[in-house]
Amino acid sequence: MDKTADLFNIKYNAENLEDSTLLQLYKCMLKPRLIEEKMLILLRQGKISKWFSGIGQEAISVGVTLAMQQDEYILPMHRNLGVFTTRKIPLYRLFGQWQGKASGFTKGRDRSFHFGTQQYKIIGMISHLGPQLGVADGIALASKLKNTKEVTAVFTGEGGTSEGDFHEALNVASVWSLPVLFCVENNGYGLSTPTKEQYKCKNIADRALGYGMEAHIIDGNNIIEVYTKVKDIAESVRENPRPVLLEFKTFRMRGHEEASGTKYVPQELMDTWAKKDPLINFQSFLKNKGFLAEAEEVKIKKNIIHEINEHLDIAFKENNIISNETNELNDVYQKSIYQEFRCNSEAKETRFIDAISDALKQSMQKHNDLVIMGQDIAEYGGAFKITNGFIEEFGKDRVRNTPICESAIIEAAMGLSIAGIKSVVEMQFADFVTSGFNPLVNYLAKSYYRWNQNADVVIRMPCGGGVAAGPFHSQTNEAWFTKTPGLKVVYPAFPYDAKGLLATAINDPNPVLFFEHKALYRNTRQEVPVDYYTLPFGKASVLKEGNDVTIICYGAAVHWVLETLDKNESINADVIDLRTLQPLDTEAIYTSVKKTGRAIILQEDSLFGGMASDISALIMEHCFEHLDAPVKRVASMETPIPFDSQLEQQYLSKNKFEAALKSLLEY
Ligand SMILES: Cc1ncc(C[n+]2csc(CCOP(=O)(O)OP(=O)(O)O)c2C)c(N)n1
Repeated sequence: MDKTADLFNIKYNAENLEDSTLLQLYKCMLKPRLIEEKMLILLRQGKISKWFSGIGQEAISVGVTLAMQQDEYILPMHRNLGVFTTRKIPLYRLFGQWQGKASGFTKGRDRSFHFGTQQYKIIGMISHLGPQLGVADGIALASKLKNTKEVTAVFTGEGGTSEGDFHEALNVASVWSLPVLFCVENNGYGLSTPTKEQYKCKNIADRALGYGMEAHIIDGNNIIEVYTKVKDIAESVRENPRPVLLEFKTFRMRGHEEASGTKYVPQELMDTWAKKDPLINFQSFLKNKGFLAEAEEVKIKKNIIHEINEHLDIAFKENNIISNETNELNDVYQKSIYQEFRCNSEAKETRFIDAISDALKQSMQKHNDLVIMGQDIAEYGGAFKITNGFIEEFGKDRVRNTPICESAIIEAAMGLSIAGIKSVVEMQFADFVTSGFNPLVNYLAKSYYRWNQNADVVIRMPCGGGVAAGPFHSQTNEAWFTKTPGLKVVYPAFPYDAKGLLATAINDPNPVLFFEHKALYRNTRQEVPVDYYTLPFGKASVLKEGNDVTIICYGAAVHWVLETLDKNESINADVIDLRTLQPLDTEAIYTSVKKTGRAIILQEDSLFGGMASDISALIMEHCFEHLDAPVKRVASMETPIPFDSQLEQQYLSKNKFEAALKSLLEY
């Protein structure tokens, strides 16, 4: 029988497909359509809130999902209901998710399709659209490292391709030959912005050339074309790992969100594309060719509608979520039981920088799939030579030079974590973390709270001033992260602490920012055990004890405090080196302040919104009655960090500390 047809410019060719596959494709497309039709009614009745419609784009979600294997990851977007339904997520769970119920996937903490599920191998988006493209890189990297021969498919709209994440993700995937299908649904509009205001090239697929990547343009309204082409491409990528850019031409038939309307879309465009409806045309094709009898069609529809109603009923009947503050707070971080490793090995004098290098190397030996990534870290050994010699011992798969793509690499680290692999990312300088800020504070930090997916990632942050390196190589930017729930922040001042805390950071399943002050790298030495050991988070160290005043500090400032006290032997101070800022050892602070009645906090960062301010507030709130003087904060100037060393010395808080301390003692 002739299994081809041309309906409204949709050329169907089903010659290589089983009849049962054709029916499966149809049923899988019909289900999301019927769900949305039902939701439109419920929306009008005021029973549900708005969502992002995928009507007219079902062939892409369904075709891609069916072309993939069940255990391969898919990273869908806001219009990909068909991915979720085709992966057979029970509908009451989807409805529960949309209604913020417990049967959903986020315990009411996130909305619509913003969730992932390891059970169904679906990793949902965050609102920012782009970051998941790099996350797909990480998942694909894991599959390459484990040699599972699996493909990862990730979706974006054409609007999302204007984000930097898109370029970085494609570039990294191409340089590393990662098995990723980048699926761009080009549906004509990004919110109200037409494609001609979004990009200038003819086809988005043309961009692949610039990344040295293969690309295909696919009729996104033709389910057979989507399914067969993606199936073939996926098969070939499994055998020969590489990224492929797929541009699906389609159209957004409804407003950006229900029911925001489509006034800005010319009517003739709507009419043209209405004729190309992927579902109606495929149904006509199946009927014309005798694959779908009228009675069968009615039955299929009836069954799906029954299923939808039944599951909606379950979701509506489910009680609203009840939680409490403890519950919510307990889910910000994955529980990590601190494992203490002591070592009785000999100690030897070790520089700060070597302590970090040793911790990293010994952690690579202990966790034999731990991957480290960063610019110039392989043969070159990193900007500070911390990973010198690592590739000889661990190989280039595990010690990965990266392109200058901070966003994509932090996202890839997230992807590795999703696939069960730990990673450490080296920022060449802490300042450059801004180029990966979005995935860090929005994706890695929030994912455990949102859907219980941890980000087993350590970001190493060579930071700090005093080295005459100017405004972009000197910042100590811990305060950007200590205020973000979900991140842990470590900031050691001594080699012994640096080594033990880095080992703990790597063992911890949560995202940890590990600050390493560059000025300490080669200037601070200490006797440090040679073998592997860990130190706990959230435990400050009391370096000196005295009754006059509590001095609270961390990082290089600890050394500034000790120098000041060396010059002023008559001052009897408790010196608290915080070591970790999140978690913060408030107990150590309060105990000391209650004893001394005076507190001064020294930070290297400029004053406003820094650690010192919060610690000061905490002391006021918890120790007010014990205070004999106002709490003092000492911080650097409220300017960017100047380059010239005289200007820099003037900028740094180091020079203000002694006078501030004395004035506090005289109060
Ligand atoms: C970083 C960021 N900027 C802006 C938005 C607001 N926004 C959400 S969806 C969207 C349009 C996306 O267009 P496209 O990627 O083409 O996907 P489509 O909605 O057309 O499927 C915009 C502007 C956002 N979510 N994130």
